Amino acid sequence: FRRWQGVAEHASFAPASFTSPATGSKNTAMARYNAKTVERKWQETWESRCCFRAENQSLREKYYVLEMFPYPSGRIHMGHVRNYTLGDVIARYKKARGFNVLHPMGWDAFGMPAENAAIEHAVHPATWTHDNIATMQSGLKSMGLSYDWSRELTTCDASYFRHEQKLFLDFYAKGLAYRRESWVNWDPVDNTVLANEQVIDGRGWRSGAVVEKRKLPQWMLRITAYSDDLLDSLKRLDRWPDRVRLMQENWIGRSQGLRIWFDLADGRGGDRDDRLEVFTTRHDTIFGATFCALSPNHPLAEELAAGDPALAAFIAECNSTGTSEEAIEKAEKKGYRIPLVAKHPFIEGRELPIYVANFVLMDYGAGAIFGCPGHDQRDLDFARKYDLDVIPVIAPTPLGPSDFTIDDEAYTGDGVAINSQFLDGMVIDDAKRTIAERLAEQGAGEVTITYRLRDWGISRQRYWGCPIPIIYCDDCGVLPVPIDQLPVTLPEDVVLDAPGNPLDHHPTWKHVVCPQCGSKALRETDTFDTFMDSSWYFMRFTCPQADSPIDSDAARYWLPVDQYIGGIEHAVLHLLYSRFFARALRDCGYIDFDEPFAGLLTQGMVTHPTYRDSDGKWLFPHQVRTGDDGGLVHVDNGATVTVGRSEKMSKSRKNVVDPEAIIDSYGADTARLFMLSDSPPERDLEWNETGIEGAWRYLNRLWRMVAEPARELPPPDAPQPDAFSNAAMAARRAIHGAIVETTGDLERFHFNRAVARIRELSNDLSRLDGSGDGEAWVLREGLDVLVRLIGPMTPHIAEELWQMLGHEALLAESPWPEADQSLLVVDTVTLALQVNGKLRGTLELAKDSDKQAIESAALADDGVIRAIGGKAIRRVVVVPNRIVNVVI
Ligand code: ANZ
Ligand code: ZN
Repeated sequence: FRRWQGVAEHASFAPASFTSPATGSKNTAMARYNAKTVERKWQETWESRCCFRAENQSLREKYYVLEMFPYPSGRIHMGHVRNYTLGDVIARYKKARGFNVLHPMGWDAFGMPAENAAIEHAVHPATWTHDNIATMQSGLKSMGLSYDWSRELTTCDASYFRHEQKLFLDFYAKGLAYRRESWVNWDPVDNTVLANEQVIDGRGWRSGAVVEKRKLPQWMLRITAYSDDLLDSLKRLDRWPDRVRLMQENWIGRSQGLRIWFDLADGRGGDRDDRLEVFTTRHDTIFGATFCALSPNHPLAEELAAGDPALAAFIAECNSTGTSEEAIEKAEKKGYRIPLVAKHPFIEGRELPIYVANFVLMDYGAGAIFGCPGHDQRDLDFARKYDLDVIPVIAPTPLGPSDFTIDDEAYTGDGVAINSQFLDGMVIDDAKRTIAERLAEQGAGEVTITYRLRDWGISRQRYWGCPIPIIYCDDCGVLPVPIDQLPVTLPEDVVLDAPGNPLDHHPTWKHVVCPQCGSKALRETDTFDTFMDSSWYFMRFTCPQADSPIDSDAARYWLPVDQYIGGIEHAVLHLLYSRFFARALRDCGYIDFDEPFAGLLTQGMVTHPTYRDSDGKWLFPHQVRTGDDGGLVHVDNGATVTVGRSEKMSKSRKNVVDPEAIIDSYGADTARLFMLSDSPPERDLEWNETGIEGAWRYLNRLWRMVAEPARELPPPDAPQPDAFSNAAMAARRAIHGAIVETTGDLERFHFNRAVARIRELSNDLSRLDGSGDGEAWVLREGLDVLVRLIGPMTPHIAEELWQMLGHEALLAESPWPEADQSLLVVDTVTLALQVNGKLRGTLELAKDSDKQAIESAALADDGVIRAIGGKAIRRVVVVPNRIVNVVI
């Protein structure tokens, strides 16, 4: 086997320049590694043999691995390649481990980009979407991913969304879906509602018009019914990244606080009978309260505005900024003083001015606050602007009251109460408890829990989404579309480039007959938020053909998803909505679990440096080359190119590499191997040409390692020889050690380490020269193992080499190798053996052996026995891993 020994990895075999040794004689017959033909061959074989079909009825243990399904925007990009490679390694590995694996793929196919493309290129959203799906599907197929394509689903197909409409009606019947007036971003030029993401710097993203707030009836899902459960259950998700759990926790935002009712007065000595309710989480600061503030949409503000045009104008101005928290946070703090005051609950005679203020939200807490400028930055900014008192009431512990003042920065840290009468000296928690008790006694306060989480508004005034199956009749009211009339489908003829809601404008679509009284009625013309589609697709994969939305038996067998993989950008909404759906569907009787994803892996981004020409225009990587002086220049004119940071690949910065071009020149296995080898999955991965070439060279080397000796090896089932040379034994230990370590790395998703381990094994095997006892047999064993270990990562070349090694079964259907425990190298240590402190021998033992084992081994040592000479042993002192001292 000397021939291929030491074929150096650094020897450069660029894809085109590699030439194989002449074929002809039996012993040297070796075809060149041709990724294209090899990959096509095995993709066709796996497909024709339905290798990756998941069985709904099986006695094997199930394993459901899922990558977040893509939006069909055009072509696959490197982010997809990374995501799906990770999932595929897990799927193939688990299949080899004997699991019945479900690994499906589908398309998140509704959404705005299809409508925009339709307007721009005069193509129907459905055509655009289906064309993209076809392109992307062939892109995915060229990667050799082990999907069960028979379960493919597309959310814009009526065969999918009819079930979603049914689920919505179930939610409606359960009170989990409801309709209510709520504030929305309104684009006054396009006459349409905008999502928060469509409001850019307070303006409509398309029209550029200043966005207003409007109240419109919207369909909502009652996610807040599960706030506590969604929060508390995060603790159970021990295979989710802490970061994601924390983001969800913050999003749900449970806070313990106090409702306080302030008595009101007219500021001129007269009282008002109603009280003002505020919500606070810092009641310890009550003595620092110097004003109160109401939301512009607070009923009291609206009441006063009726008789105060200036206030009405102020409220209208507040309503003209967007509704997102961010928009409100960014806006300058403004207020309007109303002619009422709030009486401080503990300070006789202190009256707090009341403002209507733009930073108070109506749908949080009570829609009103007390302001404490000393300890809240917004309140401080507001107080400085309107010249209100600033009273510090919490001081960092070491400072006395007189030393502590507030300038431009509110003090939000820990400390003790000052300037606060009976609270003085208390730590914050004690002060809070005391205030809560006192106010409760006075009937002026109540401890409550509030959440940041809001109910989920699902109405969108868009065409390319799932129609909301509701009918409005003047006489009968709001009616669900009867089940036998589902699906409600979209009309094909539609005008998308007119302002407003396309379904509403359609001449006939919305006109229907009332299912109850038979008179003229109207359809709901809004469609679902596309997050609805992705909140349950993973359940539908378990029973894509079922007549009902979810087949309970299939769901019980397959769900929850064992391992979900996707980008961190979905850490909050998609995952939270899916967790909500699971609970809602459980309560509707479809399923009997509540956490849909047992394990979550959030993969890092694929990054690439950015390039600009001298005019500051972005350049694609292929427009750039290394110039004569080593710097980067433009390929066309040699002009200097500026290199920027490595950032997430994005079309707008042109720092993209097209996966299909890479697969075309190197093959999918090379792309997959590189995606896995460079960094752990959670980290960002910088795309670089050197890395991809390294992966290519390694696969070529692997090819030669197997192809050259293949015909001379003992057959796959040759019996184990009686004797092994030292080199053969060393190789066997390396082989079985590699099985154990690679398996452990795959279990923990340490794919980069697994790759490194496998490459090490190839080096170990290339040291075998084949001449000694049993070496040919061991080489066969080693190559078999090597090919099996790399199989999940580079499945095509592995399948080809497996066949070349003479195996009948497909590698894709062969079990994972098992390590022979007796061959595993154990770490040993040498212990000094003493009798009465004098060295009498040494002892080789497994590291960290327990004291009992060490003691008995020591007492059995010849040298020790001799030194004891039959005398009575008084004590045996054992220092693990180091010394044994026998005292006689
Ligand atoms: C007095 C106070 C003093 C506050 C202080 C903070 C610091 P979390 O903890 O996130 O729940 N708040 C209450 N309702 C509001 C609304 N509708 N719009 C805007 N702000 C509102 O936030 C609770 C705190 O946010 C409350 O505690 C209240 O201000 C404010 F030194 O009350 B605090
Ligand atoms: Zn009717």
